[in-house]
Amino acid sequence: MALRDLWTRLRGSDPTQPSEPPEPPERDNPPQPAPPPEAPPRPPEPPAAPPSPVEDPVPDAPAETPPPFREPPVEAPPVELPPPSPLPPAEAPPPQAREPAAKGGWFSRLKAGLARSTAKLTDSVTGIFTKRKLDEAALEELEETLIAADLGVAASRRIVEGFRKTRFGKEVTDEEVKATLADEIAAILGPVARPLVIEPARAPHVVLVVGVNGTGKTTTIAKLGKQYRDDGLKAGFVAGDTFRAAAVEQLQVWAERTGARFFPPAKPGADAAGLAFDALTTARAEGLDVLLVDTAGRLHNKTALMEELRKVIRIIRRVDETAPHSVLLVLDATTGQNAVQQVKVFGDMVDVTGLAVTKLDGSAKGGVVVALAQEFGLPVHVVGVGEKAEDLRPFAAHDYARGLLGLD
Ligand SMILES: Nc1nc2c(ncn2[C@@H]2O[C@H](COP(=O)(O)OP(=O)(O)OP(=O)(O)O)[C@@H](O)[C@H]2O)c(=O)[nH]1
Ligand SMILES: [Mg+2]
Repeated sequence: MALRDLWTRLRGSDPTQPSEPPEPPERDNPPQPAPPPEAPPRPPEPPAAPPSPVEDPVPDAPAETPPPFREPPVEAPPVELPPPSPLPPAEAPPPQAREPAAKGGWFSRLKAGLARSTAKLTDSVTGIFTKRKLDEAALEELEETLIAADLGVAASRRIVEGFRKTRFGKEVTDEEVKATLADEIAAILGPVARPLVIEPARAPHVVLVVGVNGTGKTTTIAKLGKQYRDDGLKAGFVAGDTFRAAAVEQLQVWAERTGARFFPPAKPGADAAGLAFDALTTARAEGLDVLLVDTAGRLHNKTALMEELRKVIRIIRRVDETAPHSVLLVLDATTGQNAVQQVKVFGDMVDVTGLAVTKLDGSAKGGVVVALAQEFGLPVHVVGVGEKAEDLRPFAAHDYARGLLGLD
C-alpha cells in the first residue's frame, strides 16, 4: 500500500476530532525554574552538537518493531544536563544595529555560500551561450542546465518559456542570459519570500518546528531565539525531541546562550505532547512572547512521527485552540530534491505554514529553493548560511536570485 494512502487512512481517524475521548496531558514535565537571563561569558567552542547524519527524506514505515513512543524507558534516569559548556557569550547588539550592520556583509556571505550552486549553474550557461542564437537547441540545453542545478522541472520549464517569449531567435550573450535568469528566478521566488511574523499578542506565538533529523531544526530554533531576543521579545524553547538526551542538552546550551526560557522533559522519552502542554501553560503565565517547540526528526517510523506531531498539536490546543500559530518545516539545502519530497511528506502529516532552508553555505543545490517555491508556494521565511546564531536571515528573493547567478 502506498504510504500516502496509509497516512490518509490514519488521518481518517483524526485524533483532533471531537469524537475522541479527552486524554489528560501527561504531567511528568513540571515547569523548570527560569534560567538566568544571560549566560555568563564563555570562551569559544565549536558548535553545540556534532552534525547529525541526514537520513532518508523520511523514515520508512514500518521499520523494526520498536517500543511505542509513548512508553518511556521504565527506569530511565533523569536527563543529565551538561555543565555549562565553554561557549561564546550571546552577542546582543541593540536591535536596530543588527540589520543595517549586517546587510552588505550578508549579501556577500550569501553569495559566497551559494558559490558552488552558482558554479553549477553559470558554468553551463557560459558554455551554452557564448554569443549564440537563442534557438530550440539552446533552449533545450538551458532547460537541462536548470534541472541539473536543482531548480526542478516545472520552474525550469517556466523559465525557458519566458526566454522563448522574449528572446527567441535573438543573439544573446551569457551575461544577458544570466541577468534574465536572475529576473525570472526572482519572479518565482518573490511570492514566497515572506517573513515569519511573530504576533506577541498571541502570548505566546507558538512555532512548532518540524523536519527530518539533521536538517537544522534545533540550530534554527536557536538562531530564531537570538533574533527574537535582539528584538526585545521573550522567547522559550521546548525540548520536544525528548528521546535523545543530546538533543535536550543541545537546546539547553542554546537557550543559555540566547537567554531563552528553557523547557526540558522531566526524563528521557517523556511525552512530548505533555511537555508542550506544560510549557505553553507556563509560557502563558509568564508572559512569553514566542514559544519555539523542537521536535524529533525521526521516530521508529513515519506513522509514529506523524502520531507524535499530531498529538503535540492536539494537546497544546487545549491550552490555546489557535496554536500552533506557525509550523515551520526545516529543510537542508544540501539534500537537493529530497527537500521537495520532505515538503510533501510533512505536508501530509501537519499543516506546514512555512519553510526554513538551511546549510546554503557550501551547498551546490541552492537551486532547490526555486523548485520549492514553484511547486508548493509555501512561504520561505528564513535561510541558514552557517552554524552560528547570526547565520540565519530573512529570505530575500532578489538577493537570492542574483546570488545564485553570481551577480551583484
Ligand atoms: N553549515 C551549516 N550548518 C548548519 C546550518 N544549520 C544547521 N547546521 C548544522 O547542522 C547540524 C544539524 O543541525 P541540528 O540543528 O542539530 O539539526 P536537527 O534537525 O535539530 O537534528 P536532529 O535533532 O538530529 O533531528 C549541526 O551540526 C548544525 O550546526 C547551516 O545553515 N549551515
Ligand atoms: Mg535537533
